[in-house]
Amino acid sequence: MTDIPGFAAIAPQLERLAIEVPSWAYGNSGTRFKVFGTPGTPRSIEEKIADAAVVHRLTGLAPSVALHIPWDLVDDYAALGEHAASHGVRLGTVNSNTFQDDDYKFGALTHVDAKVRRKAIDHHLECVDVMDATGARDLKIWLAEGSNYPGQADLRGRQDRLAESLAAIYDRLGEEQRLVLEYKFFEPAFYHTDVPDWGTSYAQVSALGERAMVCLDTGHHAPGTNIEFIVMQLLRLGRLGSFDFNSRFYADDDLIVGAADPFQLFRIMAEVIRGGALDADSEVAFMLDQCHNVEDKIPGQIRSVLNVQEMTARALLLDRDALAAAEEAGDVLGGNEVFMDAFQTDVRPALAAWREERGLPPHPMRAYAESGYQQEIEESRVGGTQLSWT
Ligand code: LRH
Ligand code: MN
Ligand code: MN
Repeated sequence: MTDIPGFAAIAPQLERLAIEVPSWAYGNSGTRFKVFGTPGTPRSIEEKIADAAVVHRLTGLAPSVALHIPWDLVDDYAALGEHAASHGVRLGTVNSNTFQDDDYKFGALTHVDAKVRRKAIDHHLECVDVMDATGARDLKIWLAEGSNYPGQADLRGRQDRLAESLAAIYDRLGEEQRLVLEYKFFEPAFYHTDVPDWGTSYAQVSALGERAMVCLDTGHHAPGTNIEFIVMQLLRLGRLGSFDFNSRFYADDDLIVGAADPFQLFRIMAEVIRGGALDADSEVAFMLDQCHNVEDKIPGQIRSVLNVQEMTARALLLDRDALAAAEEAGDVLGGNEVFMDAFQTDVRPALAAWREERGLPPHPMRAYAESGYQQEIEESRVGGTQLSWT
């Protein structure tokens, strides 16, 4: 089955691929219009972690779970970490949340009122406390800040206050901890957003210090944006901290990564590999940031990590020597053919064999369907409140 030329050679790099799953993907989620409940949805963060552990058990690809504070608020994070370990996973990135509090109507870290900024900074310091308790490396900050109308806010003043607030948060980080700043071009604000693009995130994190990085969420760009170019540039500059993977047809759709445009995912992974982000010493984190509104959540997550693995395998198969030769010779279509040959390679049988060699089920989607886990949670998780993603 592994008769794809060069497949054996890519195994060590494939082995290194780890994709963090978000706790919120296991809760009920929806659009602005309706949140459809699904039987078996977790009623606690502990149940979310148990579900995430199933994804890892069946794929070997998802060893950690990202938390969102306060959605995943508990009294004892060390105990939560032990709960995760007992399920064979660990707690990962801590995501802050300054977008669900009335005080933040006109901003949080950028607010004109120092008291509101202080409250938002303190929230982030509490997130760092959580990281201390769980051993997490990354604090991920996405800000829902901006304005809706020209003249509503002083763009420059907000940028200056953002720099000050981020510095106060950065100062609190431990030696091994990082701050990762996520950008998004619009929504919930529609005229301007305070961290709309990689350039702004890069400018802000560069001013902080070496342990401040950019997070690239694949759904946070204008349609038509060449995302792999941004990946290349951030890797080149040494500031790509992490990915939030998902896919989109229109805006920030948060659909299964690789579902809308597998070729884009391939192109991104090709730049990831070219830039060394899959090398043994890479610190780039790969995460999902998705919602499963109409599909079952656990198989939705399994499908997602498998999609990333498939496109990674195809990108690893890219014949870099042939590509370089074509590029140097100005052989436009030759280079494109080498690129497309890798993209068009069906790696699924080889990956199934690769999994079997490692004691994993060859077909994780099938294994989940046959495991009875979905029926079990649908029957046992009655009573209590099923969690929504917020
Ligand atoms: C914002 C975002 C960010 C949040 C998550 C729930 O759109 O991508 O990463 O933390 O969604
Ligand atoms: Mn995100
Ligand atoms: Mn998003």
